[in-house]
Amino acid sequence: MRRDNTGMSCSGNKCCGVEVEEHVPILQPDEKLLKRLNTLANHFQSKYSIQPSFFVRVPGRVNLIGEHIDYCGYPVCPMAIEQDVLVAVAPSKDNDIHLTNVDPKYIDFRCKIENINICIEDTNDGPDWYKYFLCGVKGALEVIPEECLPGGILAAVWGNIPPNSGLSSSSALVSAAVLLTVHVSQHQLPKRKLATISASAESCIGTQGGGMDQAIAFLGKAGTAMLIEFNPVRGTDITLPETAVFVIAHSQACHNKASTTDFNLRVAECRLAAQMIAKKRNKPWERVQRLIDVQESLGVSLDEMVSVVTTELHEEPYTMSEISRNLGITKEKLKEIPLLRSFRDSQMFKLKQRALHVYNEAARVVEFRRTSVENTIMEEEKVRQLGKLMSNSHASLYELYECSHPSLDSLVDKAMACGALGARLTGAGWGGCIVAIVTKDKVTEFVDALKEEIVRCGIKDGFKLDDLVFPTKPNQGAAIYTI
Ligand code: ADP
Ligand code: NG1
Ligand code: MG
Repeated sequence: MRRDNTGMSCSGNKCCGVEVEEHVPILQPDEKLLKRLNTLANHFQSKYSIQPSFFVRVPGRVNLIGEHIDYCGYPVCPMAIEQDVLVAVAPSKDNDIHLTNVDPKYIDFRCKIENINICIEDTNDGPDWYKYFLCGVKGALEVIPEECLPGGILAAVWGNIPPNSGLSSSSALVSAAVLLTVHVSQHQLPKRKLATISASAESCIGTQGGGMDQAIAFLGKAGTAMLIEFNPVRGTDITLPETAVFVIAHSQACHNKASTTDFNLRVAECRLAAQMIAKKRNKPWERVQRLIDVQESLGVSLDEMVSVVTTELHEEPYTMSEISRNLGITKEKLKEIPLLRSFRDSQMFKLKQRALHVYNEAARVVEFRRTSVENTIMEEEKVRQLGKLMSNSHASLYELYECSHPSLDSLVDKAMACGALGARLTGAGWGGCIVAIVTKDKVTEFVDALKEEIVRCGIKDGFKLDDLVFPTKPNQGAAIYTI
């Protein structure tokens, strides 16, 4: 630790009491990673006949609590996981982006760097994989100074984050593309800037997320979960109880978030709920975009917002006509909001249910953090309280937010029956993974029991038992490697 002349300590991201922007580290791989990088380098060499100049590694994440509230402006509590997206990179002189993937199900792709076309068509499976990569390259090119712009890029991708499963494989890929484009241009940007660029870049894929995934991808640290806050994006360490272990389990139901309008409908419902409340409370509703904006304009607590929602919004789903009438604008004007363009006139909006989830979930994040760092609570009681918050979160996502899936609900039940102290879906939902909290001394017993249950109910083609249940711990965020 350094000290300045006032005696102030200079450590972490503070120097002489002043915030210093952190940059993505350039690291040497450990033995395990080196093996994977060598495999990736061989694939790269076989495709492009040269060796990569560098590698980027961007992890997935598990969100412990705070689901579907990042785009409403509220803090969330994720941690980076071990699974990641690796990309081997070299500059290319031909002004083309060349893309290949170690996994043959993702086909090779090539296009001109000045002609990136991310046209998203309606498909059941979601956008082509390389479009996530192109979003990232495009987002980075927009901020790199003219004189640094790269010629072309040779890239080979290899990821082991289960895709379409709520562990943020999409953002790892987009964020990796942003980072490697900046680095291949010999440019440097701080982590928080990279996170912001990546979040805005990923919105080109169609989903209007809130930035949690890209933020933890860059800000994640080994050994600590993070409270991620927004506007501007920032992260604060949350030390988890020593005795708590988080176990991820896969429901064997996958869902690509960009393949349906489910995700954006929730974003739209939250925005419309915020505007309707603002209007009813005589606040300038046009300036309100997120549920946090209306809370701030009313100057009340999260608990009070729950009462406000209960008074101001009704249970029955709203029609576009009712919303436009209440806001005092025409339906045509309402439909000019980009987020609403993809919805038919007959679309119904569950404003009360979604807003109630958001304010209660935001309060659970506050409680989760308070409990985690509380010194007066016994360890075991702490884990029990965190578990309760997680289970309440799942109940709300099931009932009010309607983003669960029968396979997720049944997996949550199984986890609880196997001894978890709490369990919930993680990520956007509609399939994917759950995260359960167990005490350290019970992890092996829990994992074995849950695997046994999963085997008893059947393993679908394409899944392997060992990948279906695994304990996890907070991991390092994005890094650049040379070998
Ligand atoms: P997630 O919850 O994992 O973020 P999304 O629905 O947001 O799921 O997007 C996942 C998409 O990201 C996949 O359908 C695929 O197109 C892309 N993707 C994820 N991992 C990889 C990978 N290793 N290689 C190529 N594309 C990937
Ligand atoms: P996943 O499940 O990783 O695609 C999405 C959003 C997050 C957040 C969560 C729900 C993107 C890129 N990610 O995550 O911002 O809203 O859902 O909490 O849109
Ligand atoms: Mg995603």
